[in-house]
Amino acid sequence: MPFDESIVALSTPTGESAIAVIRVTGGLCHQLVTYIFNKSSPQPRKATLADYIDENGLILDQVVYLFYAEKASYTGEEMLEINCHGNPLIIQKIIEDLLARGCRMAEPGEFTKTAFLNGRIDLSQAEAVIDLIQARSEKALDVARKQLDGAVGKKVNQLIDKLLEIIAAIEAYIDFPEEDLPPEGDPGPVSEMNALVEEMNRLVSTSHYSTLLHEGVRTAIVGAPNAGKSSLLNVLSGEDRVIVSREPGTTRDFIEEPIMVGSYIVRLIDTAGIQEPGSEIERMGINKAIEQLDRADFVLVVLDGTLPCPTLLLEQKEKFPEGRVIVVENKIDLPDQMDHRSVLTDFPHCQVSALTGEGIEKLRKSLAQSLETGLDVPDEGQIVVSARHADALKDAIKSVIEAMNKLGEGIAIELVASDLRNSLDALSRITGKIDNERMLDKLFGTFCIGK
Ligand SMILES: Nc1nc2c(ncn2[C@@H]2O[C@H](COP(=O)(O)OP(=O)(O)OP(=O)(O)O)[C@@H](O)[C@H]2O)c(=O)[nH]1
Ligand SMILES: [Mg+2]
Repeated sequence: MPFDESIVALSTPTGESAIAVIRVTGGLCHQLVTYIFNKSSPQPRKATLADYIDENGLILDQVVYLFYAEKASYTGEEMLEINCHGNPLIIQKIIEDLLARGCRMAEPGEFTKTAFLNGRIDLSQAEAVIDLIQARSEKALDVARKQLDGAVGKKVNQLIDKLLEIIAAIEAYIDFPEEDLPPEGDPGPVSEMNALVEEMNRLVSTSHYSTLLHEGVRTAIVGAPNAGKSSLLNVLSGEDRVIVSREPGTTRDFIEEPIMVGSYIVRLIDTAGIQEPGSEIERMGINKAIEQLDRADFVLVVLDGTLPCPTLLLEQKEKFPEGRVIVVENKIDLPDQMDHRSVLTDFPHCQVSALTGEGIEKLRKSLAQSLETGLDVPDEGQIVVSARHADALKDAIKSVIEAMNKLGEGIAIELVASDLRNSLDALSRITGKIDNERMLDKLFGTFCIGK
């Protein structure tokens, strides 16, 4: 942002509210405080009650404002936060006045982008700001908080440091081949490269968990037609979300509904009944249900407690994700129950009535517990990376592996170094930058004095 350019935005939701917060950042802030609040040297970070006086000398509202000095604010530039009354008319008038005084409206995310461009936060932290705002479950909040704290950035910087050491070793071979050439049979820093690849792979594997947190746990409800799958979705979501009827084959397509279970978002997916198909349209529904099974993170298999389980459903067993299945024996309110204990014995069973609600709380608890144990929850303290970070890491891994292959095949060492540099570029995509000075320090720090 040019020095004297300042941006303004309403930071609280639009509409009526008790208080609204209007934020400005950029070189005009100090000047704005002087003109609007008649205060020429505002004390930074001090909440001050004052009248907002517009360009025409009119009082627009009584507000509380906070001034932040350059380099000591979220964006790294001067900032002004105005807490006014949450009347849309007041908000509009204040923003119009700020625009008239030379500010422009901020683009979405521009405050955070400014913070990133000014080096206040790295790219992974900027992403965490969005995640923190959008997190809909406790677990997602935890991960976003840690990322905002810079944990991902720190980890990536460690990886970058290790990679730089490897590059330094390789480049030493290029620059001083006679002295530093590895002894016959020495493959160079291959073991370091292997360790690095392993570490990066471990990080990549956590991205699956991040997707589960952000997008929710895809939970397919499968079972025989009429077993009560749609009724179960309705009772779990607490809404009449899908059509339930006595006629088998009511659900043809799949329907999704998100619910909270423990600290996870669970996306319940209702599907068509699975049994030997009688018609073409039924077959299409069943295929879609089986497709959902393939993509599911978790499966609820619904059985009608009064009827045997269809063979076609039992045949899907190998598609069930290990440790992430619950067999729901439904309709326990009816007489003539069948003994389903010998069916799908590898998985926990719950007895419920989707009609009366009996056993539903217990099912909810079992589900919460299975999510905790079955979802490969990373250890306490372990960093979780996003899908974007995982993509960058995968590229970095690919380049290191290519470098190792070239080393193994005795291909020119310059090309090995070039692969490693590609890997470095891929890693720097995560934090959004690579500090050249740090790289030079690292590279030359490994040289002997005088060389
Ligand atoms: N008595 C009793 N009836 C139930 C229970 N759960 C569902 N039903 C009834 O069973 C019938 C089928 O329920 P649905 O929820 O539509 O079953 P579904 O598995 O979605 O059926 P399809 O979509 O046709 O595959 C309806 O008449 C429901 O009211 C239950 O726990 N007890
Ligand atoms: Mg249904």
